[in-house]
Amino acid sequence: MKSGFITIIGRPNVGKSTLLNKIMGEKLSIVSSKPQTTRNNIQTILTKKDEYQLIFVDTPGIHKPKHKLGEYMVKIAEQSIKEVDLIIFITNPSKEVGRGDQFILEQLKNTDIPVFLVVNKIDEYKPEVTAQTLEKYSQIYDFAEYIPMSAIKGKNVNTLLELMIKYIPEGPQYYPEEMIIDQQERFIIGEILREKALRFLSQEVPHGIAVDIISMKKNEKGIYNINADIICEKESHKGIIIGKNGEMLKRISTRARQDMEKFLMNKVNLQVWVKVRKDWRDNFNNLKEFGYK
Ligand SMILES: Nc1nc2c(ncn2[C@@H]2O[C@H](COP(=O)(O)OP(=O)(O)OP(=O)(O)O)[C@@H](O)[C@H]2O)c(=O)[nH]1
Ligand SMILES: [Mg+2]
Repeated sequence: MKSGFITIIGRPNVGKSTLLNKIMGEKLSIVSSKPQTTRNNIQTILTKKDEYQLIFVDTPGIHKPKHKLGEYMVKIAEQSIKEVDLIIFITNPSKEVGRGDQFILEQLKNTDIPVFLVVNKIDEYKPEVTAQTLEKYSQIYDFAEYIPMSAIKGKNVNTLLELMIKYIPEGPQYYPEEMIIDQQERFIIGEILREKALRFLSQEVPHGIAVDIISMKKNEKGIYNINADIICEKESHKGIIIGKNGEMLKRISTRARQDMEKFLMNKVNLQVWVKVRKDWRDNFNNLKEFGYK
């Protein structure tokens, strides 16, 4: 049997979580069109009995942090490259290697773990741009493999999977076969709500949002009663999240409830409150409280 840990790293918004979900054939990590969506390292497990077990780490996008939350995100993403068997570095087609990518590649130079280059979102660019990207990146780093990809369309995802299996070592089955994610139910419930908030709210508000699951109880009829807070940074943001006649909050909670019901395979009663915690992203205690520890 082969088994190994594989981290997926790159700048924000390049499609790391999308690729992970595609590999897993299931939506386990939240995706949005806004950068800095993923905030924690999320571990998912793909097992083929007696053949392989791949443990993937989806990481927050590496960026220049502007607050303590950002520092935390970048730190855990960088940590993820230290104890794995394989690193998948993702970027998007571009004519030059940007400074963000140069910074990440600089750090990878200190490791002897094989690194794959995945150029994702090729569906959005002319083939020449993708070719040029592969060329440019190969000049500054000695990648083990080069894979152009469209994670959304599933293009080259299987090729990547085959290559990953090739590179990981012989090893034990670390997790039970049926386990696909190592996160708590509560964390996933919170992420579902955060994703809906990210989806429906416009630009500046979503970045300052956290979700706190206050309570989650299943009653004798099998219905889950869930109480959650959406935390934001300003009174004006609170108004936007609630919306006119509470319509925005209703929209967010209805969609979140539907996804929670699918995930929990039971009916859900969801109560959401919006609270203001000024500058929580820079407050150490708040960060811990909201699960960024
Ligand atoms: N056109 C196109 N869009 C893609 C592709 N892969 C991902 N996207 C889109 O890119 C956006 C960001 O995707 P994510 O998977 O959230 O990106 P991420 O790298 O995990 O982002 P962070 O968690 O913020 O670091 C989403 O709107 C995706 O739908 C692709 O292959 N083609
Ligand atoms: Mg992500």
